[in-house]
Amino acid sequence: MDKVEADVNFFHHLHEVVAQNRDKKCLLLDDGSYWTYEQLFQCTFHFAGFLRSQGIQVNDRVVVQCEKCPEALALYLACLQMGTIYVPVNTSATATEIQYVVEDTEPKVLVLKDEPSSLTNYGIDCFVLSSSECEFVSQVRSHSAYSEIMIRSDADIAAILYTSGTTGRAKGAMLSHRNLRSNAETLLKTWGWERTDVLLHALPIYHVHGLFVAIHCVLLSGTSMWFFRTFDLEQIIRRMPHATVLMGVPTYYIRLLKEQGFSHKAFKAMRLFISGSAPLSEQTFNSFFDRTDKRILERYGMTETGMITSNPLKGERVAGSVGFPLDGVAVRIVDKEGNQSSSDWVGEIEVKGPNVFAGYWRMPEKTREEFTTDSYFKTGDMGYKNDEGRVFIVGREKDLVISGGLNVYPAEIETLIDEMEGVEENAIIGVPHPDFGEGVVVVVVSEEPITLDAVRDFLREKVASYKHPKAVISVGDLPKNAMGKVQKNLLRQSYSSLFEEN
Ligand code: MLC
Ligand code: AMP
Repeated sequence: MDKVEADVNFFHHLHEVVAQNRDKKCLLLDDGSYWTYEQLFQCTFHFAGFLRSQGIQVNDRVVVQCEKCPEALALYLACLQMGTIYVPVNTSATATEIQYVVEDTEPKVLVLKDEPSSLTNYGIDCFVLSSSECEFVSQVRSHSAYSEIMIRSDADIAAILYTSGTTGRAKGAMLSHRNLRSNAETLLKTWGWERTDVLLHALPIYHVHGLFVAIHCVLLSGTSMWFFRTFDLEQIIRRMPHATVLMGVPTYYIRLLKEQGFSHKAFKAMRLFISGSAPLSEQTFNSFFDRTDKRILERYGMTETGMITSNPLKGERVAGSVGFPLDGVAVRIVDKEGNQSSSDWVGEIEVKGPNVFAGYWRMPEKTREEFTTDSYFKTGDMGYKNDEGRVFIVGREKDLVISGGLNVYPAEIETLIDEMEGVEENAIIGVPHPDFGEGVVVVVVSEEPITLDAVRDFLREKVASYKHPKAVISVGDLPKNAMGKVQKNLLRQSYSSLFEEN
C-alpha cells in the first residue's frame, strides 16, 4: 500500500485500525456468519477497483440506494477511500425522489437495490446491488483490488445527505472528512467505548445515525457489531446477551418495552442504551429504568451537524434533557433578535464546531441564510440550557414532523395533496403517536370528504410511504391568523388524542 502523508481522509484513520485487527470479527450477521476486518476491507478494495474502472475521480458523486448488507458498507468505505462523494438515499424513496437526487448531484455512478422500471429514466446507467449474492457483487469482486487512499483536505466533502426543507425542496447537506472524523473521535470518548464492546446495529445505513454515528464508533475502535438487515425485535433480543451497546430511535425502546422476551437475561450484560434522532419521552425513560435498572443515554444531533450534545456516561442522565454539548462543540441559545439567552430561557439552538457541515450542495444562498455572521448554524430547534449547562429541547421553530426518527416536512406533502382533485387546502401536522412518537395527520378542506386510502394511493408513486398520513381529518375550514397563516398549533391541540391508545 502507498504511504500517504498526514491527510484528513477519514478512511485513512479507519484503515489504520484494520492493520491492528485483521482477524477480529467486525460484522456479525443475522445468520450467525461474520466478516473480519480483513474481509470488509478487502471487499472495500474491490469496490475501489470497480469505481476506478468507471473512471471515477475525486469529488465525483456516487448515488446509492440499496438494502443494508456488508457489501453496501464496503461500497460506502470505497467511496471514502477514493475521495468520491457518497450520496445515500432512503431505501423507501420513490423513483421521483431518486430522480431529484440524481439531477441535483449528477453522479458518475448510480447503484440501486432494484432494476429501474422501463418507465424510469435516470439519464445514467445504473448498477443493481440487490443482495450479497447478486451479479453486481460478483462483477465487483472480479475487479482487482485497489488499495491506494486518495489524499483529502479539510474542505473536501465525504458525503452528501439529503434532508427535505421547510420550503419543500430537498437540500443536500455536505459533510467533510473532518466532520466525520471529529464527531466519531468525540463520541468514542464521550461514551467510553471499550475494546470489548459489541454494538447492536439495527438502524438503516442511509442516515447520520446508522451510517456515521453507529458504524464509525465501531470501525474507529476496532470493535464488533451485529449488523442486522432490518429492525427485527426478535433478533435484537436474541443477540442482546452477546452485545454491550444499542443505538436506536425512541420507537426502538417503546417496542422493546412491549416485548416479554426483553428480560433480565437479555439485557443484563448490556453496558449502554443510547437514544436519539427524536425526543425520548420521560415516560419511556422511566419505564425503561423501572424494567431494566438502566438509564437510557439520550443524545441530540442533526444531519447537518452530526452529534451535538449527549447525556454523560458517568454523571446523571436526566429524563427530558439531551445532555451537555460534546467536547469541542459550542451550543448557544438565542432569542429572536439573535441575542444570547440566559439560563432557563427558551430560544433557538445554534451550533458551531468541527462537526458542523460545509453547506448545502449547490445552494449558497440557503447556506448563508442558515448561518449567523459569526458562523453558528441555526438548528431550527427550540430549547434552553439550565444553570448546569444541560440542554433541553422544547420544540421546533421549523415546521417538521419526526415520525419514528424519520423526518417529514409538511410543506412537501401539503403541496402534493393540494393537487388532489377536489382539495381546496390542507395542512399536515404531527400529533402524539404511541409507536412513532409523532404521527403524520392531514387536515383537509375539500368539496367531498377524502379517505385515507385515497390520499395514500395518490402519494404512492410520489413520496416514500413513511411520509404518508396515518389519518385524514376533513374540516370546513382551517384556523388562520391575521396574516392568513394556518394556526397549526391549534390543529395539533384539537387532534392531540387522535392516536391515543385505550
Ligand atoms: C416505517 N413506516 C413508518 C416509519 N417507518 N411510518 C411512519 N414513521 C416511520 N418511522 C411505515 C412504512 O412506510 C410502511 O408503511 C410500514 O410502516 C411498514 O414499514 P417497515 O419498514 O416494515 O416498518 P418498521 O420496520 O416498523 O420501521 C419502523 C422503524 C423505522 C422505527 C424501525 O422507521 C426506523 O428504522 N427508523 C429509524 C430511522 C433513523 O435511522 N433515523 C435517523 C435519522 S438521523 P406501508 O404503508 O408501506 O405499509 C437524525 C440525526 C440524529 O435524525 O440525531 O440521529
Ligand atoms: P435530521 O434532519 O433527520 O438530521 O433530524 C434532526 C432533528 O431531529 C433535529 O433538528 C431535532 O429536531 C431532532 N432530534 C434529534 N435528536 C433529538 C433528541 N434527542 N431529542 C429531540 N429531538 C431530536
